[in-house]
Amino acid sequence: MDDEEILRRLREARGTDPSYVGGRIVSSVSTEPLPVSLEAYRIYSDVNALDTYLFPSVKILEAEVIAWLGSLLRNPEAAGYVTTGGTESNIEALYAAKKLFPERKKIVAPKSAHYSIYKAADLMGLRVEWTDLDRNYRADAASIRKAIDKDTLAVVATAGTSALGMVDPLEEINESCDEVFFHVDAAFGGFVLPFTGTKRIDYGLRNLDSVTIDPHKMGMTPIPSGSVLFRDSTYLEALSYTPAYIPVESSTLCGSRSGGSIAAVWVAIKSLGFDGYKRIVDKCMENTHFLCDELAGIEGASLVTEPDINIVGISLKAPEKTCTRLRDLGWGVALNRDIGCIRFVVMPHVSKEVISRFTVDLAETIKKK
Ligand code: 0PR
Repeated sequence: MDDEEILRRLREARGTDPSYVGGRIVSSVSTEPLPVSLEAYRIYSDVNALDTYLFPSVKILEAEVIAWLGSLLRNPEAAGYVTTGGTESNIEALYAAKKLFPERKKIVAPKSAHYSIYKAADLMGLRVEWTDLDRNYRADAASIRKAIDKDTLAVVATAGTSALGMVDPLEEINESCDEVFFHVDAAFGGFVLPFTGTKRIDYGLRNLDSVTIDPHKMGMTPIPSGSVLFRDSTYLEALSYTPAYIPVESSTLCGSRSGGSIAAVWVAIKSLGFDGYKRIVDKCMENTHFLCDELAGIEGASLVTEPDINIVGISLKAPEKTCTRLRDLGWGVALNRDIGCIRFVVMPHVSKEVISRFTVDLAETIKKK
């Protein structure tokens, strides 16, 4: 088979799945990457970011990315790196926590935390005490306070939960974390909240040790590209390892790392800057409010709770049936079995026109019973 034929087959395979461009994917936290960011990935795709001895330029790009993200979270001292995504960032953060408190065995996290927290704990022989949520599905700070004891090494809170986009009460939780490691998973909300200015997520929280913030969600970069940011460089130093056979110091969870991911994030940040991201986030929030207004007019559908950011939980009387029918109509929706709702993520590719078409189909689907 010649390359042209191989690529034709590949395009054909891709064509059988939906694309963001059509706008029908409404339950995913991913979106179409910026074209210039994708080009950056291609230019650096042969660069192994592990080997900064061989490829020193990628180290400079990564340092600039981390400095920009640090300034976004008001911490010029922040130290971290570009990861493969939220899962790696959460594991790395809790790995650092374990280094700080090697004798402690418990992580405290609200039930809404991403399941990568469980993975991290399980990998390291730790256990998670899952704490309650309030009636708006945010972490209950009192329940976290109660769960913290001498065996607790870390508390995890989320800024933009996976299911509903809720922002946990970070300031209140921060008050309970004087003696433990405090990690905030802002994989999704990290590229939203600094631009809305509605809820604080920054290193002014005195106990905050680390933050997960993923460019490959609202940061408009190709997958994979996440990041983890520590308060300062001491955390990474504690994880550092230098192999005998190459003169590079590595504190990262993965060995070989994609130079493409780093270049892609660097270019997205340079291309959009704070103002560019703010324009994108403002539009997503405007569309989120539009969706909520439209839903108010549909009998049989309602908001699970008032959204904190551009993720909306839509409660339905017959969630399973409605979800299946919407999927038959070509909508990329997914059912949340715990809550009996669908998650609608108002990503940049989800325009008002898409929302209008969706709400028309939703209303008709519900009417059919
Ligand atoms: N933390 C939070 C709060 C998340 O929402 C996610 C991912 C992670 C960590 C883990 O990030 P990585 O997937 O980058 O490791 N949440 C998405 C979700 O559960 C993952 C996803 C993405 C699912 C696109 C579906 C999809 O189409 O929704």
